[in-house]
Amino acid sequence: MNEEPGFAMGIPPVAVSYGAQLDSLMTLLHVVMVAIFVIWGVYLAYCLWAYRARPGGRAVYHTAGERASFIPDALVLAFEVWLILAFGIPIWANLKQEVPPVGESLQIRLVAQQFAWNFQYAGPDGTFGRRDVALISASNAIGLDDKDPAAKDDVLSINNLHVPVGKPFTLLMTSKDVIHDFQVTNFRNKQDIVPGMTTTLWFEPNVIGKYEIGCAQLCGLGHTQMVGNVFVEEPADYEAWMKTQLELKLGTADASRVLEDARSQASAPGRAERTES
Ligand SMILES: [Cu+2]
Repeated sequence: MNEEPGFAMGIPPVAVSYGAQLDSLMTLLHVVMVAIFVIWGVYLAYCLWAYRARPGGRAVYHTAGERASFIPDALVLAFEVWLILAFGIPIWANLKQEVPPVGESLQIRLVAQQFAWNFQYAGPDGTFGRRDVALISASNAIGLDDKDPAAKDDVLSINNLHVPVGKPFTLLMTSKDVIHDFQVTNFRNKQDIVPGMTTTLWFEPNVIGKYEIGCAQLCGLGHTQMVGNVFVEEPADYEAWMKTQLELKLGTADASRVLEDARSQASAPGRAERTES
């Protein structure tokens, strides 16, 4: 595990597959905006000097009619259309539409609340245990139904999200109370979490490390304490973490039996696809 990532030019280093693409768009936007700002500023200064008040000079009023003034406007418009078509739409599609299919992406449920992040892993069976609002209590933050067989091997983690490096994962997010927003600056993407519906967010983390999760919607008095960590780990370290969590939940014997079952299922032909129940 790396140290806390350093900061480069005020922006935490990128640790996600689509990050470089987003960063280059941001750089392009800033460079062009600075250029436009400087050009207009110099032009304004020139006009102030060239048309300054002089003794005996009289103001001349004449309405615009020259096409010349449309040229810079047209250039800016063309540039903006190009930005949208060449960068905006493709990047948006990549982030929001081209979500990796369920079988290729680790599915993790996230139930946000004032003021914590509850992560639910489906466990070795690949199926999420049933959740029921009526079961929510101080000791069962997400209302997991222990009677559901699929819930037996589910792993819950509060504020700490562990994921393997180089593999996409998808967050299936909902909220127990108000609107929250999952944000990891190193992952360059964020998404609102709304009670009563499921929103999704996917990442393919590509740098091992520990990254801060923040809530990006002012959600109450404890908003600033609603922080967590993403641990992007070697696949073996992630598996080891998952095994430890299972052992803590089920005991060593049951945990290894559950893992063994999953392994033999995985090698059996006609294995059912990982499903999100
Ligand atoms: Cu929040």
